[in-house]
Amino acid sequence: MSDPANSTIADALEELGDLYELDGAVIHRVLAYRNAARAVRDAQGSVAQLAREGAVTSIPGIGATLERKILDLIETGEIPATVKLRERYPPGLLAITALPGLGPKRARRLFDELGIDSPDALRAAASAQRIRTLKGFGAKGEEAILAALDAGAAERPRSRPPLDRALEIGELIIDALRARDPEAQIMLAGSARRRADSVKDLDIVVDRPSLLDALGTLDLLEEGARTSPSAARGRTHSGITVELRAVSSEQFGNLLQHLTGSNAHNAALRERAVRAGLHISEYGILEDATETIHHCATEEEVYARAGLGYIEPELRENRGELEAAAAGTLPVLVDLSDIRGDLHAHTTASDGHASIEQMARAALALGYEYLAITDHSATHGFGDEVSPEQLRRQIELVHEADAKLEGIKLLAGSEVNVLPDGSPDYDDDLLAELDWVIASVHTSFALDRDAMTERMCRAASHPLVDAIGHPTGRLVERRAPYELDVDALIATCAANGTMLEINASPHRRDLDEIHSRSAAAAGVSLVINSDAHSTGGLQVLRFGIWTARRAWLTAADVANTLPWPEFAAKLGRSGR
Ligand code: DGT
Ligand code: CA
Ligand code: ZN
Repeated sequence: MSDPANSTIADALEELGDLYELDGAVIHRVLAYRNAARAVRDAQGSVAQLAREGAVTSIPGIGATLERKILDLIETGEIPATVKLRERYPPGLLAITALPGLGPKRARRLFDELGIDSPDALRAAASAQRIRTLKGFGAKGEEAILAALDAGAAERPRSRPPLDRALEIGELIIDALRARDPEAQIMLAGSARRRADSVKDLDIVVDRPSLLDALGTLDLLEEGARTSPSAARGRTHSGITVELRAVSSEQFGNLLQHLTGSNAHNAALRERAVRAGLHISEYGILEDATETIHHCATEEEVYARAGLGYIEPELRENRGELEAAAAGTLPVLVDLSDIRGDLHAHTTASDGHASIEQMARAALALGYEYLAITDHSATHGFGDEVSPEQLRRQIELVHEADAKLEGIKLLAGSEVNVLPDGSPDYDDDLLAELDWVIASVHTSFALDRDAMTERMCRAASHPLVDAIGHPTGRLVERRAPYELDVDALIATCAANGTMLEINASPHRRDLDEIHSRSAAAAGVSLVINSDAHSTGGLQVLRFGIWTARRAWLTAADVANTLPWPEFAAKLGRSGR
């Protein structure tokens, strides 16, 4: 039997975690499987090979129990615990748990009380208005279920890896190719270069055909081979397809522009160009008037030939960038170097892994002028909550650390959970003692649209709430946003001067680029935060920057590009 790919092992661990969750296992056990699945998926080498060498426990989060299960999978093709649980819970039930607003507990009740074991059975029961007979579901919940099913939420495959995983391996592959030919031009193209939330595959452009044969020889790939005189295809151990294309240096700009896309951008660009008598292709630009083909070594030349200024890859989605480039009104996009502070970070006081001082020193090392410590509040629900008494102590500790450390302002903050009625879960007296309050939803995701919108708008209009954290609750490729009228939330934030977060975690990127753009247009200040749970976690800010760039944001749209004195003035904390 050939070794299972890392993605196969990861899927198996994830399935087992889901099954344990359906079975009512303690959350720590479920999370252990999910974390292990992630570690396996992200591993750069072959995990099966590592397991056969007895070294799989070198992967963080994998101990003896998981090692045994991975070995069973490699040796027999299945994990006994999975086989047993699959008998109890039909596979269709797992698809139901993925629906927004359901989750394992509610899915179990649908199964136990109504015998619903698949998305089809769920649809039938909802259409027959049988769901509303269950306590805690109701007619609105039933409608939400039908809407989610119609939106295809149950069928959505988990096959598109998020950008962080794609870039990590993509950059390693590029480095490895560059080591083979240090003089070559090698560029990432496609959705990864556009910094999209997730990617189907990695597109790479080189100007040396010799590198096509190198692809299959890289240890980073499970397999790879030339597919034509100018192309090669491979697959990483984590299951991501790599499309490598080679072209002459004179045409490098043409092919890079073509393969960076997006399809919609390219189609619109070509249409514009045709009206000017130009035919743009991946090989060059044919000019009708002179019947000559222009080769472009750079993308700048491609756009210049089309009468346009250079368009940043993040903007190439046909969302008005061609018109703006023609008119010379493209925005100067916000850049990571514009960021002066981070306003969402956890410590060991809740579920973080570092102390206040460690986080502060890491922020200082990044050149930040300020950092807000925002541990989870009282009802967060993962057992790491900060009681009001603990928060009072934490405020003192943050202020002590602030007094001790030179060069960085520490804000004593909190990520308060928004209760179903829209109120924060600390009293106003306590909130008033904080320097910075982010309000986020971590519980009761299943409210209907009106109730959720009212909840969020109430939180956003609370005078002591500074910003709304990860406003829609979506997880990239894993969880749809909760039901929410985001435009109404944006309007409320605009009216109250409340900021909206772009949570930079590559798994969130929430607000997304579309809503971030609307928010900025409505005059809402965005704040790009890492939501770091460790010192290394501060580094994810770049993913939030990329979302902001895809949202056309300038530094002026992003509050944490302000130097500390100006940010402090904006906060207007003197009244507290
Ligand atoms: P992905 O891979 O789904 O995350 O997204 P992309 O944008 O990387 O798409 P992909 O890999 O299918 O193709 C890479 C680029 O190649 C795409 O962004 C634009 C260009 N391209 C591919 N197929 C077509 C096509 O049929 N027409 C045009 N105009 N461009 C195409
Ligand atoms: Ca692609
Ligand atoms: Zn949160």
